[in-house]
Amino acid sequence: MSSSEPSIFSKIVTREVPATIVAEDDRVIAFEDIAPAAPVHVLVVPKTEQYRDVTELAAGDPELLAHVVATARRIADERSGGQFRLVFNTGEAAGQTVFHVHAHVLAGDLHEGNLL
Ligand code: DGP
Repeated sequence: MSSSEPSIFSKIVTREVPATIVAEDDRVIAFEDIAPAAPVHVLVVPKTEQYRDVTELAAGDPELLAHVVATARRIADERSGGQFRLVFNTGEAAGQTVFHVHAHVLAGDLHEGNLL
């Protein structure tokens, strides 16, 4: 992100904003979405906010993108038998509201109504 104000997700990383954190390491944090669209709805977020969306992350640090996907897989293994939908909203018109790249991990009783 280019703005000087840290993103809402950076404030979760620093514990300025509370969240239900389900996984964390030196590169990523994962927490429950504030407005769940499925029985399991976790956001996996790189701690760096230098990438606005998944296309920037893929170009700039593909290894970190792979780590986001592996983290999503681990969460789904623990919570939904390893089956999940992974969504990266990319761009305002596509529904992206937070411009600090994040993956939505959705699982458990998915149906059309749970499409983001
Ligand atoms: P997107 O529309 O793809 O940019 O998704 C942003 C998601 O972030 C949305 O599903 C709601 C979630 N979200 C926004 N603010 C907060 C917050 O303060 N805490 C948590 N846990 N989730 C948030």
